[in-house]
Amino acid sequence: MPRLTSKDIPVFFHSRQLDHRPPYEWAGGERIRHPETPSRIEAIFRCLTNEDTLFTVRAPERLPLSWIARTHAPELLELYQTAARDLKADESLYPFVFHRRRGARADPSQLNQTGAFCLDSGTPLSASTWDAAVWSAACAFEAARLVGRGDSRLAYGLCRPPGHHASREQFGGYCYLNNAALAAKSLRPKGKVAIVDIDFHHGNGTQEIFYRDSKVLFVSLHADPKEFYPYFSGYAAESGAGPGQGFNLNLPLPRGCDGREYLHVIETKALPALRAFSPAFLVVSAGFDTYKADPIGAFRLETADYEELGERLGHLGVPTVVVQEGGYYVQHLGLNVTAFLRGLYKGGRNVS
Ligand code: Q9C
Ligand code: ZN
Repeated sequence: MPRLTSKDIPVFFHSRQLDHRPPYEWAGGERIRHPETPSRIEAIFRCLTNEDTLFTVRAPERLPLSWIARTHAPELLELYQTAARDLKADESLYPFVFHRRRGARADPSQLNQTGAFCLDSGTPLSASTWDAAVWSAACAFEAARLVGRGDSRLAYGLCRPPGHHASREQFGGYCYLNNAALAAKSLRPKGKVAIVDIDFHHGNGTQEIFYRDSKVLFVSLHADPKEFYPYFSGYAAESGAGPGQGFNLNLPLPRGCDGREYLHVIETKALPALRAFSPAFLVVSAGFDTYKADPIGAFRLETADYEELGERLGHLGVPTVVVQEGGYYVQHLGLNVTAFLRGLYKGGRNVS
């Protein structure tokens, strides 16, 4: 492993993440081509490796099951492994009977009961899903490990499938394992962790995992859930529970939100909350479906806004792990990711 210089932003990626290929999703009664494609991370990978002065890409080590089990229910992990064993190579499983678990039991060795573990009809299981999700989680975990050890002030997990919609017990929103939550969990013994979620959609899974936790602050900017996925969470009134009361901050934004408006909310709401919390580590759930051309988002951010956003977060001067979430305009995805990471790097340099 090459020694890190101050110029390196370590990036973690594994080619097995490409094997998960959801063919379509159900949206408005229609079968549409699935936006969460392997080409997304191929595009980011290409862009990062062309910028040879800033990034060093390497493969993570495989993440032990025991680490994943600190964040996810054993039944959910068993279901993924059942799918890996029982589905044919070209098969995708979309549940069509869902139920609210509320203590009800479901059998994770029966794929017919997948609906008990799943939130929506856009997130199929295939035989390759489990492996791809584990490698994706490993990318976040290794990035967190470097930052946690103090070996780097900034690291990026080129995660895919994404993670922030996956809760302890359920998958959905194209997400299977909550990569950001795994990263935060691994850092938490070393100090308080703030998670900032800038994906277009509310990170319901991450919120749920840390909802009662006062050592992990969750701050999320996202589209108003009245109108957009995940519909049932992301409202401003959700502020944490029990000991975690006051450590969850939802900042829903209106359709059409542009960079000015977005950065204003960052400046006036998100950053003050982050500074007041004074975390030892920052985890960014970095989605780029806020981009003006995104096919499923409805905001209007531009590439330069991501650099600005990165710089402002970088000014916090907190060691930072960036985890890739959404972003579906593949043509400019790599550009936007690079702009954001460059901003974080520049912003962080001007602090210490
Ligand atoms: N046809 C992430 O960005 N369905 N997930 C939207 C649009 C779910 C997005 C329907 C969107 C989930 C990680
Ligand atoms: Zn999203």
